Amino acid sequence: MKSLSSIARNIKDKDFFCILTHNYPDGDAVGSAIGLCRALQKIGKHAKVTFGCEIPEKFGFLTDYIFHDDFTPQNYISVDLADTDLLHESVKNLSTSIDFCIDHHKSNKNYAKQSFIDINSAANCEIIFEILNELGSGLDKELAECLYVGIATDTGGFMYTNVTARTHKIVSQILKTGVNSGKINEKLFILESKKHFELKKIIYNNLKFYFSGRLAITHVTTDDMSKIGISDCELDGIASIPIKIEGVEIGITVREKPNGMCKVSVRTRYPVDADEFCKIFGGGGHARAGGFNIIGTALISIEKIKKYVMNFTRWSK
Ligand SMILES: [Mn+2]
Repeated sequence: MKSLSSIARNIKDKDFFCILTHNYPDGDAVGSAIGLCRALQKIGKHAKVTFGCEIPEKFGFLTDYIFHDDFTPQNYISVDLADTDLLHESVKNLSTSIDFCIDHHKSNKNYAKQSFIDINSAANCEIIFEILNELGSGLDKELAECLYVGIATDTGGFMYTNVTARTHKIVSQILKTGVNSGKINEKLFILESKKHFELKKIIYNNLKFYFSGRLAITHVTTDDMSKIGISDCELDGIASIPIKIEGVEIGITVREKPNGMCKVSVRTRYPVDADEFCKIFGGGGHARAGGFNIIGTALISIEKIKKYVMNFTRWSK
C-alpha cells in the first residue's frame, strides 16, 4: 500500500480525472466523490464524478459544489469502494482501469494500481480531509459540507463505535469553515420523503425474528418498490432498521434487484463480525456493517441465509 502523500503526489502529477464510487451511494460515497472532485477542480485539474445512478435526494445539494466538465478521462480514482463488483452496472467495464483507490473498508480487494486504505477512519471522508492538505486545495465551506455529510452519515450521526477523537478533531475543522451542521443534520437524519416513509412501513411489516429474536430479517420486493415509485438508489437508511431492535445480534435487510438478484445488507452487534459473516456469501464490509449479493427472489434468499445462520458457530452457544 502507498502512503497518502505519495498517492497525493502521483495524483498531482496527472490530470483528467473521473471519480467512481459504489452503487447505491450513501452519504460517505457522495461526500467523498464530490469533495475530492471539488478539491481537484480547485487546484486546476479536470475532474468529474460518475455515479452511474441517481443519488439520494438528500445528498443532491452537494452536486452544486462542482462544475460540469466534459472531457475524456485519463485517470480513474475510486473512493469508498471496497470491491469493483460494487460499481454500478454502467461503469463495471472500468473495473480494471482504476488507477487510484482511497478507501476505509477492511474488505478492500486491492483492485487499483495504487491504493490508500485506512480501516481506522470512521468515514472515507476523514481520509479525503487528510488528502486536501497534500493536494493543496485548502478547505472551504462547500468542501467541508461534502466531508461533513460523509462523516455524519457513516457514524450514524456520531453515534456508532467507529467515532474517534480524530473524527471530532476533523469535524471541528469542518465547522470552523461556517458549515451549519444543524441544518444539514435535519436534512440527513430528520426529514424523510413520503416514498421513503411508505418503504419503511413495508420494511417494518415484513420483519421477522428467528433464533429467539437474535436474528431479524426483513425484505422489500421489486413489486413493492414499483408500487411506491421509489428508485433503487433511494433505499439508503433502511439497512439499519432490524439491528435497532433490542436482543437482535444480526439484522438483515434483503432487497430485490430487477436483475433477479438480491442485495443483502447485514448489521451486527459485537461480537458478531459482519465482514466475516458476509464473506461466506462472497461479500464483505466492516465489523458492524457489511453486504453481499445473492441469486434469487427475496424469499428464496432469506431461506438460504437462514440455513447458513443455523450452522453459524456463534448461535450454537
Ligand atoms: Mn464509507
